[in-house]
Amino acid sequence: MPPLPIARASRLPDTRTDTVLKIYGQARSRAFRVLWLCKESNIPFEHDPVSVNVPNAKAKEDWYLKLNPNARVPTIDDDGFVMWESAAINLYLARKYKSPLWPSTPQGEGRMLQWAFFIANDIEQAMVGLLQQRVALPADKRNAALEAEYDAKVQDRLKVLEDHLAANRFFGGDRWDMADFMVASVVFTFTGMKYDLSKWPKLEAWLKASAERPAAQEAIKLRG
Ligand SMILES: N[C@@H](CCC(=O)N[C@@H](CS)C(=O)NCC(=O)O)C(=O)O
Repeated sequence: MPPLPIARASRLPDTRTDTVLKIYGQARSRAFRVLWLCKESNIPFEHDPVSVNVPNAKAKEDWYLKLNPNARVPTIDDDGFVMWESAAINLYLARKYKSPLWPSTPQGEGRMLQWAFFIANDIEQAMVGLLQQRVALPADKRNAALEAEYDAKVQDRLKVLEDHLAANRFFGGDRWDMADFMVASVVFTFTGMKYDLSKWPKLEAWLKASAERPAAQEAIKLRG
């Protein structure tokens, strides 16, 4: 397959349809990652902030279970094409709508996938476990041993990110691209939980700069 062309989304209305993309999921959830990608890529969307983890969560209603049998968010409906899993959704949308973040070479795409899989397989689970133990669970449900275990795992993996950024400005190529987005959209959770990143100064600075991007700021506003 030839390398995918890279172009600004605003110049490429050819893949658009009259039906606006629908994003389901409250903005203070993994749906944030999809909202951020759409802002980075100029993709118009309608947002239905389907709730989770509350009594009578909308994600448990029959109409939503038909879209996503996991009763989780996010889910998208792109002109009748329904899919779930935030990382898969973002890779799909970025490619389909020719996001300016999409890498311009097969190697760039490979690097993007490397970081996307690393983040999903090696960081996300420990990060979310830590979030549960430190922030989300009521105090009497927390487990100090489990928290320490997740924290050790997180610290081990953050070193990989720090070492990479000590030798390279970005996770992608010579600019903040889709590889950077796939990392930032997940590790942004550390900012939300006020995790102290000062032991990883390159990562801390890179994440701060990522969250200061205008598109990120617009998406952050949607979190209310
Ligand atoms: N791997 C999935 C995880 C989705 C997920 O667990 N979403 C959370 C919100 S951030 C959720 O819907 N939780 C409700 C539940 O598990 O009941 C993804 O990345 O989309």
